[in-house]
Amino acid sequence: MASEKEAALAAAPSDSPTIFDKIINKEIPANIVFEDDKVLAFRDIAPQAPTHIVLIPKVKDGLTGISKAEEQHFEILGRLLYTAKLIAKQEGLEDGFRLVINDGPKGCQSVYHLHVHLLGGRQMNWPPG
Ligand code: DGP
Repeated sequence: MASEKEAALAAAPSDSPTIFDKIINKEIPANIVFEDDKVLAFRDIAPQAPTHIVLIPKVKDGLTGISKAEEQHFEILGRLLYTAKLIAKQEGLEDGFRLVINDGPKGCQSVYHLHVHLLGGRQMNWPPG
């Protein structure tokens, strides 16, 4: 299986539907930990920490990545971060956690539907590799 970096470098930035649309539409299974009318959160298929959850907006609205954010996205961006905090509590990450948004090839983004990674359950390092 390709490394996360190889997958990211192979993924061309695009506005086409992604695997996350299939998860939203329940066409493929995912381990969903949170869902409301705006946000879906599920466990990452390739976890980088004991807790690794991906939060996505249910409606992409042009947000292939954070670099495409406009003022119209303020509400969903805030909602994603606030939901990440709720899920961190739900997951028992009282000692801390990390939120990551990868953007573009150099940011190691492999899926072009904005998403926030919630990582926890182990000691994180800084600076990241
Ligand atoms: P990024 O590299 O930031 O674009 O992260 C995309 C993440 O999505 C990556 O950590 C793996 C995860 N992922 C990709 N396909 C699937 C899938 O089909 N199911 C789940 N649960 N996660 C997926």
